[in-house]
Amino acid sequence: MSDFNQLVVESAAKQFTLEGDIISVQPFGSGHINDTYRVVTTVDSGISHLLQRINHHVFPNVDGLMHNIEIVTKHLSKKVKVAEGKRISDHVLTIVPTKDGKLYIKDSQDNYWRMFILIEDTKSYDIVETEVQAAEGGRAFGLFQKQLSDLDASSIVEVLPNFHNIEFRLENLRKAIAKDVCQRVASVKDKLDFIFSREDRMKTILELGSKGELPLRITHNDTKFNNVLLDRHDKMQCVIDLDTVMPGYVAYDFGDAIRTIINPVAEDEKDVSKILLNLALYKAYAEGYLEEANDFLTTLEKETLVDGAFLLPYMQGVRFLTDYLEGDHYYKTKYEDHNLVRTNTQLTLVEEMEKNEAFMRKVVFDCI
Ligand code: GN1
Ligand code: MG
Repeated sequence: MSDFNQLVVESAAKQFTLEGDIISVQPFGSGHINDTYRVVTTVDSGISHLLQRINHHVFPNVDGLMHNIEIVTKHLSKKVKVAEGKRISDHVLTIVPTKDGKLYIKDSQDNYWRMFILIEDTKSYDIVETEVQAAEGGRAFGLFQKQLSDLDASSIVEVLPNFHNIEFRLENLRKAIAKDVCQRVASVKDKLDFIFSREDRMKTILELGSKGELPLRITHNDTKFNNVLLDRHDKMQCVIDLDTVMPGYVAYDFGDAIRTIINPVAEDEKDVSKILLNLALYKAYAEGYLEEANDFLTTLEKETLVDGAFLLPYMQGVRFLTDYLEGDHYYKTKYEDHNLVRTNTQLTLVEEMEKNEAFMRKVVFDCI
């Protein structure tokens, strides 16, 4: 939020345990929900800090959210450097406490703030460029799930219930259609036809889960590729954005990552003719992911990974379109049709993947 009052942001930053005086606080990153700032201080110790204003309309249980992150990061910290002879990342997202030892603050205007260490010399990619990057992303998220596979799930609060429940998301879309508060429904009829004609096949994972055939695990639930930090040699450093770490099915994380990796253009590209799937990156990610995940996943979990790859762009399309119909109150938007443009890219991805389903399944099959 670049128009946010600078003084309010700086006074929030001052309440965390920072060394030295603050030199600058500048907007940072491309998240759609929280507002992120990079904080630079006079002490040049090779690290800087990220201050975030938590969107508490999206995350009403800020306390539960921050405790989840604390539990997860503590658990991950115990797991670093596990595999002998094999290079893995030794970075875990690190919370910077407030001066009175808390995980976050609430200011006088009801803004919630938290701070993390920013790992220097790392980069996140909105668009993946090389197979090396894709494979590293796959390893990072595979390792992340593996390292959390022995965390007691009951210690984690489900901060956003039904987050990846497609029936819930479709129900919300139906409610938005019925209300049609912005009179936009008539103009998106083709999108709605596309969505509702695929409804049944998108419920596969949910149905297998409800029958108890797929285990619920602790998953990341926002595995956009830009939530992995890579170093200058494109080696994975850290998985970030742990807000949505909750119980889920592994295929959801696989699918959300593929949604951003296979797409050669931005999530809000207006020209959908540019969406020509990058299947080499898909393959590299799947191989990297399964290198880490093959040994702890069940056969059925592996078989449903590709269902997740279809489901997540579909569900993201449903969510963007619902927000468009409801008047754009959830995702940050920069222009009037932004959410509709985003819907288009997601549904086009689904359509393009449908043409390549056999290949996508074969890649996973060959790895398992
Ligand atoms: C949101 O804020 P950000 O960019 O990390 C959203 C994700 C979506 C994503 C789409 C809590 O993530 O679920 O996949 O936008 N986060 C929440 O880009 O809704
Ligand atoms: Mg997020």
